[in-house]
Amino acid sequence: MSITAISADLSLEIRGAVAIIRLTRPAKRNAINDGLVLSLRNVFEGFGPEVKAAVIEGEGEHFCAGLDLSELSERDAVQGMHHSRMWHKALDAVQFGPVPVIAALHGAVVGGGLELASATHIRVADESAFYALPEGSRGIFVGGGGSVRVPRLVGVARMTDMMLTGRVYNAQDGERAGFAQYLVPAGQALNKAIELAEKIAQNAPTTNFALTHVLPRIAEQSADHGLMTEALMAAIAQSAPEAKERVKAFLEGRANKVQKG
Ligand code: 1HE
Repeated sequence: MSITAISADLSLEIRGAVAIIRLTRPAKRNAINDGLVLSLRNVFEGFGPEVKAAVIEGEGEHFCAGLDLSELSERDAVQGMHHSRMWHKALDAVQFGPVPVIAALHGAVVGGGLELASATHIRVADESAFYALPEGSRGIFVGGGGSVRVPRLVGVARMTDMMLTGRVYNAQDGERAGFAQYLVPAGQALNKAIELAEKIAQNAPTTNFALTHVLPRIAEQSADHGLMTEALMAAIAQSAPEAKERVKAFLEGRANKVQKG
């Protein structure tokens, strides 16, 4: 186990097959400045082959307070567009990187922090988590992919309400709305996220690729194209030697059965 400081505000810990990426700027509630955006992109593009799944979390009382508002002031429209595109590249590196990513959420998951969480594949929240898009009240708009990803989690109507009215979802309501897939007692989000990541790391790589890269594309396609993409992906997955071995193991009674939940 080793923890590497990627920058002053981001660290990387490798635990077996799981990479733990930690926002380490608690004094500023892990607000994301330009340097942190670039570090996030670099770390998600730079995993070695030993990493099979990743977890992202925030140090201190909050997951992430979103964009570092102190850097917002002097940009003109063109610089603003490039700034937003820089976030898009970084969060695309999270969503479409080499491995599934799980967000361990607690405290504030707001603004760009919610955009970051939305770019991950599974969100685990503890009871202290709360979700908001304060961009509305700050006179700005989302710029880190939130208009694309947040409605896919909770719907356009909820996002519109959050931004128009400043509505804040607590952990329970947030889980029901779809911000998180798991709700755990306070302080347990990281442990649960690592437990899930260790399980995911044991999947066939083709399956993990299909779920992180192909499924979201199918969701964008027409039914006709989606079914064709599904057929192609299914054929590739089942023809892999690892799939054949896993199916054989089940048929020979060597693999787990599905257990009632
Ligand atoms: C910050 C930021 C920040 C805290 N940028 N400095 N995001 C927001 O509008 C959320 C703004 N933050 C908050 O509402 C609160 O800070 C929290 C609810 C997250 C946490 O509250 P609390 O009481 O624990 O902390 P605090 O006392 O408000 O903040 C501690 C310090 O962090 C303080 O600085 P200090 O020098 O006075 O100690 C805060 O100023 C600083 N801080 N949040 C800069 N966001 C790609 S586009 C995305 C667009 C957005 O994300 S807009 C939404 C921005």
